[in-house]
Amino acid sequence: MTIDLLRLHRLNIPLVRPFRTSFGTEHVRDLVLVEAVSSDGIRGWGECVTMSWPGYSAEYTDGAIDVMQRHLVPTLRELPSGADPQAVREALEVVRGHPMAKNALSTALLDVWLRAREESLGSYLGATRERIDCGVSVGIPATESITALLEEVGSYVDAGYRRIKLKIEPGWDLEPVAAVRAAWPDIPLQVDANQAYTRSHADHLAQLDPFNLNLIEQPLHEEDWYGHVILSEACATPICLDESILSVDSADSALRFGATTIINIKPGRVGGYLTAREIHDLCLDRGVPVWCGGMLETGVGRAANLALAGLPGFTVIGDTSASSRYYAVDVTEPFVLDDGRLDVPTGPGIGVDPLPDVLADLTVWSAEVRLDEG
Ligand code: NPQ
Ligand code: MG
Repeated sequence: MTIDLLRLHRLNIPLVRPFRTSFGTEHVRDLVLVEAVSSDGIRGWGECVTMSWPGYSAEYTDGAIDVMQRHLVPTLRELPSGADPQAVREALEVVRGHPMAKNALSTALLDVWLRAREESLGSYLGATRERIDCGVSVGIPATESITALLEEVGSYVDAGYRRIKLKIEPGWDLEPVAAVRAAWPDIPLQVDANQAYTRSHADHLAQLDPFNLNLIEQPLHEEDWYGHVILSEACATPICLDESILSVDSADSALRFGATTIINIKPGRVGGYLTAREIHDLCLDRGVPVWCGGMLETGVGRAANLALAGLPGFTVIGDTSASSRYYAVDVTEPFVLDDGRLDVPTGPGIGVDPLPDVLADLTVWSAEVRLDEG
């Protein structure tokens, strides 16, 4: 079996509500789905989780499309036919950075490879759980109103979510956290700053300690390793890195230096599911809890993330939310919460396919690239 063809589908999907974080407000999800087609007609899918502009990380959708077409696809053309997932991963390593673009391509190829073997991604990765407890990430309300926040959190609690994560930034932290904690004294609660603070905020962030939070996610700039050590010493609440973790080595370093005690694993941010699994394995070995982050994935990325979240080290509830958290209409059959949980897909590969009509409706651009010729 060879993979003959890749199709890039760029989709624009309106969000059910604007998502405001410390880096900006998103109204529309602008992403790319990669479709890989094999010589025997098997089709696999990967999702590129870039945003349209480089606000969360340096990657962005136009740049990801460019690096895929100009550099990553030519690299894949050098691979022998039927190359295994590890060979694909190594081939892509000749290009520096661009983990989200690499993840999209390598997952599409992995999906074809697994479908040809009739094995599910969950089984391949070593998932030990069939159902995943789900958390939800709550943006900063446009109105900056505590009432609006409590209303939104209340709707998620009513929907069954088992953990709440609040986005915070300077000026929107102690008060909203206190209000949510007062309204739901027992719900697992955590915060995510997306790098909005500085080292000088250490004493301020320590004032979150009384609210019994699971963790404070990425308070400082992604390269401020030592700053996160300082914060870990200043705060009783565990510090958890997201944007700073880009590889197995950065995960290992951050743990050894004491910059983090919990890790948010996002396959897009680390370049694929094989690296995500390796970071999981390293953490499991050391008794470090991990959880699966989210990038407003469609059903394609969501399905694969659920498989990953089924691994034994994912002991902290993640951001694997239902489709309806972000989208009125998902690209796949919607993932619907059942008692605050989602099922790990059991079909071959990622276990889901885009619905052709929905895909066509949401597509704003597409391109075909052949893999079997230069
Ligand atoms: C995080 N995700 O953990 C990210 C950040 C994030 C679920 O909180 C468009 C595309 C908007 C990706 C907003 C969650 C986004 C995005 C925030 C990712 O840091
Ligand atoms: Mg985060």
